[in-house]
Amino acid sequence: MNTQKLMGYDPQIQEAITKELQRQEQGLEMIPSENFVSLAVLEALGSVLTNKYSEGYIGKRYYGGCEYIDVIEGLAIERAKQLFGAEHVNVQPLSGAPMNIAVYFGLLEPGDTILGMDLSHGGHLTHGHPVTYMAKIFNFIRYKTNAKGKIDLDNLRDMAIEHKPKMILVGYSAYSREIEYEKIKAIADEVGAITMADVAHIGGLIAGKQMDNPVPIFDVVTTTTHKTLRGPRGGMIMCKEKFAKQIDKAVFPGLQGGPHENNIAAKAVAFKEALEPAFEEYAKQIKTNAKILERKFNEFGYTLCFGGTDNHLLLVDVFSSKGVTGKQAQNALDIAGITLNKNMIPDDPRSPMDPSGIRFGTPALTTRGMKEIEMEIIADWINEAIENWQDNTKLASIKSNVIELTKKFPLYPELS
Ligand code: DSN
Repeated sequence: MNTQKLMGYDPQIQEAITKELQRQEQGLEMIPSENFVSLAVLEALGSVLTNKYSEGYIGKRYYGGCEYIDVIEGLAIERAKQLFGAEHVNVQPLSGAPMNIAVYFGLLEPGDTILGMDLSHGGHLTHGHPVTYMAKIFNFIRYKTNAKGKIDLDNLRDMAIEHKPKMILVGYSAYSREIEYEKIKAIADEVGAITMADVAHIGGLIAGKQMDNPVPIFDVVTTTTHKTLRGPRGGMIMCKEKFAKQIDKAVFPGLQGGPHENNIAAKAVAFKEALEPAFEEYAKQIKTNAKILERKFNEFGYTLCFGGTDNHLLLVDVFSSKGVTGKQAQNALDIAGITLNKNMIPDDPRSPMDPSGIRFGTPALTTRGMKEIEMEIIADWINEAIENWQDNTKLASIKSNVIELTKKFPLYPELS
């Protein structure tokens, strides 16, 4: 086996990693689904656990030599249970898409109806968007938000009565409001539907006790572990005990093979971090920071989708507000050193590749230690970049200010 370290053996890869580290350090990361993990999480990810096969579950593995793997997976599960108050947890899903697919296959039959949120209203691709294979297998019916930007519960109930779904699915990737789990559960109970919440975006805010927790209320709750939860790239499924066997069988052997135990160890480390009191402070600051951005963008005269934010993100209609498309805004901000993403707005008249909106959030900047004062400054820069999206000199000048600011909030000094 090669005995050289990465730098000596593969300078091309090492150089790209170094440049990516520099990009992360010198930029303002505002894609709301991204975050920065701790060195301890990175260490677990890069550990020898990547060498091991361990199909199956604790005490029931197909291969030998899984005694330490069992310890690790057990810790991840126990910590996740403690964080969310879950009855049963499966930490093996490789990421968000397979996690949701496993739930559909575990609890439903092909052809069954699922009531899920429209993508342009804040839903997610894996919630039945027509481009996905899941949409060929299950019958997804889409609900929307109302004119005030809230989930229209009366309409949701009418749709549930009309379509008799086997599952009602909530949890969103661009929706910025709290979700009324109790009321949605009551609607599901009326029509005999299973309730599923995909809290991938807000998992960390729930763990940090800053948003309502659907785990005690809903049948199944999924979350990725790399967003607000600030762990490694991966997924997990939490469910009531009565669904445990079906969920576990759907993940393995139904959908996946050997679990990625290095990721599972890193999940366990991240959950330990999220159980610390400091994580609650972190989650609180994420929301405080988002509220500053909300105020500033209102002052600048932008249309905020859903009327504002209760969580970590904002969806802003830049096209109707400033005549700049989402793609133009994203590109200009990239030049200015601020990373966010173009995004559809509810019933967007434009195309997904050049939509009307941008979506941005505060989890990663908050991890860096940025607070209210920095949010005020950054909001000014975003607005300036959008209003001057064709002015490369202006964008370059914002970028040098961005670099100066980031120097005050070092990210991984140990790795530089
Ligand atoms: N790609 C993630 C997001 O940005 O919301 C979800 O899959």
